Amino acid sequence: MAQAATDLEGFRLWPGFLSRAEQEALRDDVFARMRGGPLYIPRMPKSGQPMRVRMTNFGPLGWVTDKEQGYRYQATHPDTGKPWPEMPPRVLELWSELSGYSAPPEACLVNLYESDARMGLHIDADEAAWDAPVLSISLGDTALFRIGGPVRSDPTRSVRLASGDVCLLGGASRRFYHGVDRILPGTSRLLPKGGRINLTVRRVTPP
Ligand code: MD3
Ligand code: FE
Repeated sequence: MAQAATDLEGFRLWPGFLSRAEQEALRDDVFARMRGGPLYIPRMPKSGQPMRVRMTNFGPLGWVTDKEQGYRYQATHPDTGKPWPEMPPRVLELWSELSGYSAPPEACLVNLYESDARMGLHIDADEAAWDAPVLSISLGDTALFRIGGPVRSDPTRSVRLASGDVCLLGGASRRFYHGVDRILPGTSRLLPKGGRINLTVRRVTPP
């Protein structure tokens, strides 16, 4: 296995894990699959406030949120009612190679950040499979990612996630607060309209 550059309470980052050619192939695969499961605008529970990130999912389960029912996983696209497209084979391979988890992932959340998008500090808490790590794959413009600790007021550190970087959130870091402060426009030419795609790969149900 490739050597991770950092190892902090289960947070590991592999900068440039995907070559440019692999990034292009994954980008093309993601865009092709999105034709069967288009991006939609997620809404915050209760307030119905639109999130700044557009989303879709691949795999048997997808993470969704709306005003009425809030955060959850479901097997179908909220707008089309169809099952999510299958997970890209390369994503399944990366999970087997890097996650150290014996069961396959069930959800690949696709987050699209335009240049002004960000994601506030939060904890991922909607997965019953608490022991499973989360794998993240970055494509396109660099993100300033922030990660803290298990309490919102814990000190945080900033990490740049560039195109082709892969990171794994295992161990204690799986329950740490994290978010995306901003996107650095013009830092990659991978996506034709700029911006960033993050693939967040998760096991949802205990195997
Ligand atoms: C740290 N996405 O979808 S991915 C999310 O870049 C999410 O789109 C961000 O946070 C993005 O929930 C960050 C990296 C990531 C994913 C899960 C984590 C970092 C994490 C879980 C715990 C701690
Ligand atoms: Fe998250």
